[in-house]
Amino acid sequence: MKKPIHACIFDLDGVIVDTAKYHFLAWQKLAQEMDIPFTEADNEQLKGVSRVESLKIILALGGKTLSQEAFDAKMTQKNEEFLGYISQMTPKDILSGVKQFLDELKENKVNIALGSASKNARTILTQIKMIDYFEVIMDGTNISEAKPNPEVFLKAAEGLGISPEFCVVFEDAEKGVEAAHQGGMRAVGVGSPEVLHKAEMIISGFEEMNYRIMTENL
Ligand code: B16
Ligand code: MG
Repeated sequence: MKKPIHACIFDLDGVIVDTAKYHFLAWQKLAQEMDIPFTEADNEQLKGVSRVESLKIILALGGKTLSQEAFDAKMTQKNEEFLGYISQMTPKDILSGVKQFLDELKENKVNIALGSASKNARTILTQIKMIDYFEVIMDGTNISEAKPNPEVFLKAAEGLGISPEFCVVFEDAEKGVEAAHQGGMRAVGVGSPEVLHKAEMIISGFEEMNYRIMTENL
């Protein structure tokens, strides 16, 4: 029998906004300075992954290592570059159909939380004027384990007071879908079926989604 849906937990980058392009530009600049080739295809590996893990992946691509001090300096440099991009963001950057869907969830008394790996999640939500949509915000500042560990989603569900079996996660990263499943939640993949085939449902964007479609398909 179908389980009811009492909460929806949204990833941020790639689901609510497309900040992946800014992460890519900032990491690419750093990689270039270190003579490490870094393509958009390489960038796929960084989606949903923490800042520390992202830099480790880039260094591994170039077969390089850094002292702890130099590593920390690169992380700071990347984040400053990224903050420069996100300071230009406005509500126009919200991905198509997202707000309408969230409004519909509220009308249907479905609780809404954020579950993101980003330490900049609150800054981004403030820039796009969506911070008040989320009853609970779990992000890179609240968690110690990166996706596919389910910590961020479990803490979000706990914050809402809702059992994982009644939660649905919206994710653009394969590791995020795995994290939802490890936490005992259903997952909707937002993006390409090649990457997100493990999700219970896949959409290319929120124009394809509404409350009825979600409840019929999950
Ligand atoms: P920050 P999400 C993730 O956001 C991004 O997908 C990932 O590319 C990034 O490295 C990570 O946030 C950390 O971001 O440097 O801002 O702390 O998809 O989990 O919303
Ligand atoms: Mg994401």
